Amino acid sequence: MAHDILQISPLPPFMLKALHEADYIVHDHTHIKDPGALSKVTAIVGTGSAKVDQKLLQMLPHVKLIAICGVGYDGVDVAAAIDKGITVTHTPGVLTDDVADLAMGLVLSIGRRIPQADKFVRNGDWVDDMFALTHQVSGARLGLVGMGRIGRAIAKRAAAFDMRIAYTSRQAKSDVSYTFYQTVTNLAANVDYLVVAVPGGDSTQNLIGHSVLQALGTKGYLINIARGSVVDQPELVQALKNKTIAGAALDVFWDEPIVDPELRRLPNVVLTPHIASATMETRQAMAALTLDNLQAFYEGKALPTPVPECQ
Ligand code: 8YV
Repeated sequence: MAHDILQISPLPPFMLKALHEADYIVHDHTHIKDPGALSKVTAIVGTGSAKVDQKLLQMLPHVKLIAICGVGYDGVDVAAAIDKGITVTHTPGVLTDDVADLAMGLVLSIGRRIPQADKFVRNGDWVDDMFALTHQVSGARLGLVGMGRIGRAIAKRAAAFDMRIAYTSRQAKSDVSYTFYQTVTNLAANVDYLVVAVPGGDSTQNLIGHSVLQALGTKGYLINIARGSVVDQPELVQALKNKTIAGAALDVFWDEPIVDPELRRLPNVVLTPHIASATMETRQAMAALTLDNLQAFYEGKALPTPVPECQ
């Protein structure tokens, strides 16, 4: 039997193709053609940044599954979903390596100023100038805000660069030997590269604010591959403008895909368009896991990857 699902964010063509091949009737929320669609829809599919609030759920009386193609699901009102007997799934694990790879790429990019060096050569500046010396990454101090799956994968990579690794999280982890700091501010005060790797949502909103940036100091770099909401962006722009921190490398922002023009004009930043999981291999694996969750749901089987609140 064909099932009606609501697509609430743009999905890659290969994923849409797979959904059609699996016989789903996909209604795109931006132009619903069938007037009766909302009452037929039994599952919602969207990416990590998709917003699923109470208002949307009220319009979809028969939805029983929200399948997020992404590890983060901070846009989903999980409490409201659970209240209505709706399960939420996501795609943990399959994107960990890619996100950690990009985090290291950003550490190297901002520390060694690789994008700026590229521009220097392209502009012909090399002909009569020397590129300013940068800072060493090997052996430097790396601080991880969050020691979950992604934090651990970043630490593993940083260890291969002989970086001295420290972290903060709700509790110290008994199975890692990195230095633990109770607060983000203390961690920031003791590292050269502060990498944000915590989930988004209310509990981490603006976690990196004025005092953390002050503590990071004039020689410190901020790297964010988590969610824009974790960093107080206006405070970050001020810190970068006043050079109270050395620089920032950001894959995530407030109000994506609109990026504050002030931030875009700064010379001491490296900016990427939320691409941490954006490789062909990983996006295919994320799509496949999302389809597995949908299939298990419609077959009444155990869901492969429900979010922790729904387990
Ligand atoms: C993408 C992400 O935003 O997994 C996440 O939480 O942020 C990213 O992988 C997205 O969900 C791609 O579909």
